[in-house]
Amino acid sequence: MSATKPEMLASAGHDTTDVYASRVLDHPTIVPRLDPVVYAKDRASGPLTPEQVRSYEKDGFLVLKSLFSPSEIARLQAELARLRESHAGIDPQTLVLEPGGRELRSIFQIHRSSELFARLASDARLVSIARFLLDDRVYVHQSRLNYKPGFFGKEFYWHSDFETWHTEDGMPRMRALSVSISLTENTELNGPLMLVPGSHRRYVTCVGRTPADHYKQSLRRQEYGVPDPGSLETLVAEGGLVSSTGPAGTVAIFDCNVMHGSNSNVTPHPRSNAFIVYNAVSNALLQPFGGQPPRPEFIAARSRVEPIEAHTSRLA
Ligand code: 6CS
Ligand code: FE
Repeated sequence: MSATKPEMLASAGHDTTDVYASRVLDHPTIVPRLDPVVYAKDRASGPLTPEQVRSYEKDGFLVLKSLFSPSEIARLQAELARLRESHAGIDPQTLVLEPGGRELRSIFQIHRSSELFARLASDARLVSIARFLLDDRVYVHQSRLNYKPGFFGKEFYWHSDFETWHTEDGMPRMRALSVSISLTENTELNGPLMLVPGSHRRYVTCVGRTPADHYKQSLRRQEYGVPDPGSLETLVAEGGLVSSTGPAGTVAIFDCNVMHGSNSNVTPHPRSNAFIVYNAVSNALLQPFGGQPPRPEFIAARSRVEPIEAHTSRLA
């Protein structure tokens, strides 16, 4: 697809061929998902049980408690702490501060700046699940550490990741998933991930034009590409709300379009997670559907999209 020029967008109103157009209309809509959730053709031959596959398909997420051993999680925790203290070898652009401006909120592209997180991203236990559910080879679209520090860690407002990845990054279809690995205990108190079960089967289009260089603001506090209260009420009335809690090492796998968010953390206990987003190679990025220039590579991989070669050894 060739780049859509802003002036073309203005004269055409909006791209009517885009089935997931968002931030275009002046009122929100809820439209059906047009893509599968589970792409696997032979569901019996994968790394998940039939019950796990059914539950992922129905809810849009799956929580796995013991994919990694305690010593592997301890190693990842040590790396999480090291990267907070020392930014040697890290591109300063990939460091995102909390809205207050002092504490570290996120580090992006950790699968490029840390050998251990690179190794984690290619771990066969994760990659086999992503390949199975997406029925394709996969690459890392985005990776990040979210520190959510005690006292000062701010919320991640409700959103569908796909809405942003489609509009701002040019991800064509819903054929990606996220893996979140908790690296501290996540409780009901310290701002755990919350999800709306079943919300992945609907697409909420958002209101408001994306400002230029939106990511500089949105990665700290997102205001565009977030659903309106009425649509959220509808989704929650239908599906309810759940949180993903558990000890460090709990793994949540969630569909790219499931509605999710998390509260601020005013407890003394940090809520830190590693996130890896896998996208199907066949779903590689086009030009952003919102018509603006693409976001940088460290947020959305566009040129470094080699399929991952899975590693089967242990991390520790
Ligand atoms: O911008 C992104 O890619 C991700 N971050 C935020 C704050 N919202 C959308 C998406 O999850
Ligand atoms: Fe998200």
